[in-house]
Amino acid sequence: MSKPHYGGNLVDGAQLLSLFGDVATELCVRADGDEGLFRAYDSVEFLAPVFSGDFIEARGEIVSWGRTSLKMRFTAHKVIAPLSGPGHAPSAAQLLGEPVLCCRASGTCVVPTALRRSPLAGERIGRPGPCVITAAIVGAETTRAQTPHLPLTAEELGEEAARCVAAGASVIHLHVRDEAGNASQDAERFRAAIRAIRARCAPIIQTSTGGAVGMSIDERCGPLTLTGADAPDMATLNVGTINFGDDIFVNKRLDTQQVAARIAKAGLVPEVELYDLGHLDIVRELLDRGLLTLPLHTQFVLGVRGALSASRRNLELLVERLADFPGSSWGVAGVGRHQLPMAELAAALGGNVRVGLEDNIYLEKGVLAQGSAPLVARAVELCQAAGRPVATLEQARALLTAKVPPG
Ligand code: KMH
Ligand code: ZN
Repeated sequence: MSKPHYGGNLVDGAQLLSLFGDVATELCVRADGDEGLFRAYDSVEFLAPVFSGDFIEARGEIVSWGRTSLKMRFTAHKVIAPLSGPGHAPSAAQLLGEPVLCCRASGTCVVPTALRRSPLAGERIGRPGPCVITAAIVGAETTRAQTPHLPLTAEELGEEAARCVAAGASVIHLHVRDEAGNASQDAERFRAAIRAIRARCAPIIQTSTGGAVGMSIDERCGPLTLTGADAPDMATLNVGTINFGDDIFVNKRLDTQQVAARIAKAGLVPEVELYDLGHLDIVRELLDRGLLTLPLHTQFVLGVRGALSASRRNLELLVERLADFPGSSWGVAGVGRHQLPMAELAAALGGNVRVGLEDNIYLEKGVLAQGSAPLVARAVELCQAAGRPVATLEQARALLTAKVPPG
């Protein structure tokens, strides 16, 4: 800040808005390849004084995508302040350990349809496409004691899948249980569940090869043995060992290579489950060995106790690193109370969303979700608020399971 305007070296607040104007312009260019026009602020709060000599860092993000408008949110933090007073040279300055929030605002920019240009060859501009919602309807760990709304039998899984599809899900992430309600990877139980689902609706069925902690790799690969009309469409591929609450979810490198090969042999599309940043390095090795091919479909599972936590910074870092894998899609499965906040973030940032009782049993604090379908309905609302269309079954199939030509 270089222009004091008031007594005491105080800077005019409009200078912060001028920074927001630049941030908004960059966001418009990134979104639409056009500088856009700032139409209105709907809130501006000045929260701390700014003086000449302060360094301000302005940040912004798109929070929803309209047809011609973009809603944005901004913050301005003071990150460096001059050190003045006796004993200090005029050039002395101090990095503030904790940046000071000086201003926050939100507003709307417009990119008129008539001015919108087409992408140049190879250029990627524009709004994120439809959001694929995955419903993880049962999992291996959630119990009936925790929630009476957990589906267990094939028929219950079929009914629940149909409710989730009606609510907007296009992928069912599937585990099965035995007659005692314990996790199972038995192919016949998967066959029964897949038939019960396909008798009612037509989602992409993604069977787990993660199973439950402690299962052998052969056991976990049970659903990969199904063929023909009973075969699933996708299967998960867990690429790294992590702490999993008080347990350890073991995915040795060589075992992961073997599971990737079995998924490919079964002709299924893998969804790569990433619980930590280093898992992307394991993915690189799988690509180099020809056990995976681009584009990848990835799921960032964030908030498992003992693995990467569910935060915006972590998600943004993962998304940035995923750019090393061109064309790849990503989604977020936030665990526990992080599920809906992560879904909201994924919708705004252009990712896909996973919700359901496998990862979270609450619709809001203290209120049990009456199955996974209400969580899917909530995810649909979050997409709508972010201006993201929800993928239809056909769109999801085209995005996730269509064969992409090499190159
Ligand atoms: N039940 C977890 C230990 C997957 O489905 O691929 C593993 C899991 C991952 O649920
Ligand atoms: Zn799972």
